[in-house]
Amino acid sequence: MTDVKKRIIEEIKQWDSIIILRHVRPDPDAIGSQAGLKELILTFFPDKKVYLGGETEPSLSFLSEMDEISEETFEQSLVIACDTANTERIDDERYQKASKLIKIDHHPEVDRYGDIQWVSTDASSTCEMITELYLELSNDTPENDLARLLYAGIVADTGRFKFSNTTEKTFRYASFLINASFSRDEIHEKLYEKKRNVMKLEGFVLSNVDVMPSGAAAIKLTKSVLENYQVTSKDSSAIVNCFSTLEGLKAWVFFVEEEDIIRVRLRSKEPIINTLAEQYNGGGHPMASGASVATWEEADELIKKLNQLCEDAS
Ligand SMILES: [Mn+2]
Repeated sequence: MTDVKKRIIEEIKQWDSIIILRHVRPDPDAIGSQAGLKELILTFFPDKKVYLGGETEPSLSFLSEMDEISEETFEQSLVIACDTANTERIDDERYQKASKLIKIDHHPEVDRYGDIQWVSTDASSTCEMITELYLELSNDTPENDLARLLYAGIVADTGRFKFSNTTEKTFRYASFLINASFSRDEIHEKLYEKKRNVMKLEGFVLSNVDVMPSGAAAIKLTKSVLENYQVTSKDSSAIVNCFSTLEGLKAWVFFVEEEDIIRVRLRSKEPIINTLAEQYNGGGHPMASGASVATWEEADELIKKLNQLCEDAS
């Protein structure tokens, strides 16, 4: 809505100091929209102080580095949370100290939080929304780093323009962004670069994935498998789509055993799976969600339900 974008811009104008946050365990869209919004603000309001909060994610530091932010700064700043559906997932809970909070997100709404909320589930990515915010202010080609950050988030969240969230608008904005002269090759290379150990684990996954006649598939990465391949749970997220091109596949689940929970990554090409994720402490997009279970018995129960969803989808 035009209105909410104008309100966000008006709010930004009123603050000297702005902190931008995003969700924990950030992905390229989270960092891209967060750091992209900072560059956007500095493009139009160069005198403002803009800070990026949350833990540094080493694998994404090629996009942007985070800042150290004091308690006082939180008390005196406008806080904007990007790409985060619920307050629990905001990286840096000191957002609560701020007197004003804005939410900008494309996930289905989990929490209605923030004094201003701009939630657009039609947008492929939060980076697409930040591009739209930019276009509200100017039609000029954005500065290189801004364009690079937004483009990276769009590419990542659309699976290189392949997922069904990719719209005419997504392509239009991407083509607008590539007028800037950043290196697309470099972004693609860094986004999809795999470590040797992760690639070996991919071989294990391809050989061991359990595929059911319904088109459901499941793979369990136990602690001992991860230790064998020297891969962390977070690293393993890079291969969640590695067998997505399998003939007849409808939906699949990755279980990754962590210290005290088993992380669940659900993906689908047919049945809606975020409702299933919601039954297991999770949620997300209709075709890509996350959840967690406590035991392998619970994991098997989830597989049964996924199998049923795939049977019903045929
Ligand atoms: Mn996103």
